Amino acid sequence: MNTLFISDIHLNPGRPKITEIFLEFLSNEATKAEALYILGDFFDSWIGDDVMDDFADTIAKALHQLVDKGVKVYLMPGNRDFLYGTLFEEKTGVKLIPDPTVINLNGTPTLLVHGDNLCSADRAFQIFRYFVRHPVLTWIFLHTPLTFRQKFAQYLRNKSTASNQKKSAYIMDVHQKTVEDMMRKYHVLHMIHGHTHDPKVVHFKLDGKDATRTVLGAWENDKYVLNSDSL
Ligand code: LP5
Ligand code: MN
Repeated sequence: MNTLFISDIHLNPGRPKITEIFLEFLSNEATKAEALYILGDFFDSWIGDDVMDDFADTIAKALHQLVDKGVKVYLMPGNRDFLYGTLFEEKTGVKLIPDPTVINLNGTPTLLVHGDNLCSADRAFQIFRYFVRHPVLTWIFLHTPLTFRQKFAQYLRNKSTASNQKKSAYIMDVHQKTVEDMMRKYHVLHMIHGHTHDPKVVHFKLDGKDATRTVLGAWENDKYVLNSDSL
């Protein structure tokens, strides 16, 4: 049986075509898989499990239908949606997994990450990431009123868009040394990640051995699915 990997769907009520494509994917292609891994930036942003509006509810029910058919669905946080909790797990039937996670993919130990932690040359982002992921700050944020959370998330999105325009492609891409350090740390020669929206397969030597980094594509105008059968 095959395993599917997707990331960066950026689900948002303002993107009805991608939502439709995603729901179609869940009810057809995904049902034939043994497992589905969603490697972050699944929703365009997630500001707490109490924000289960009609849109999120439709997605949650569709995910649960897939899980009920026997497909194991795993969800990793992204830089836009790291605030899922147990209520989200209950409503969707998915299992939240940490970033990073190592899986055995048809006998090959494979490191799964969202990918934002690999962009280590982007010091401003890494400092920002440290603060917004801080457990005390996230706890406070999750206990603020919904309207504040929506406004603050929008403020961060605007800041991010503005700062990204000033950053070079080199700064925004993954840093090869960080990739290699992580692969050594987790004893793997294969890594799969998203975040950079730059799908490709990169082969390189790691301590004299063949290593591979597989980058998933974002769901911009169509779906992007990596099937373990193609690896
Ligand atoms: O997301 P994208 O693709 O535009 O860019 C990312 C990085 N940006 C982000 C920010 C998100 O887009 C916004 C997330 C909203 C989530 C809502 C939950 C909020 C919870 C808060 C809990 C306390 O991740 C971008 C990278 C880019 O990827 C490529 O890797 O460059 O990073 C930035 O833009 C960060 C800037 O460089 C620095 C931002 C300064 C913001 C100052 C506000 C300080 C507030 C501190 C709050 C504790
Ligand atoms: Mn991302």
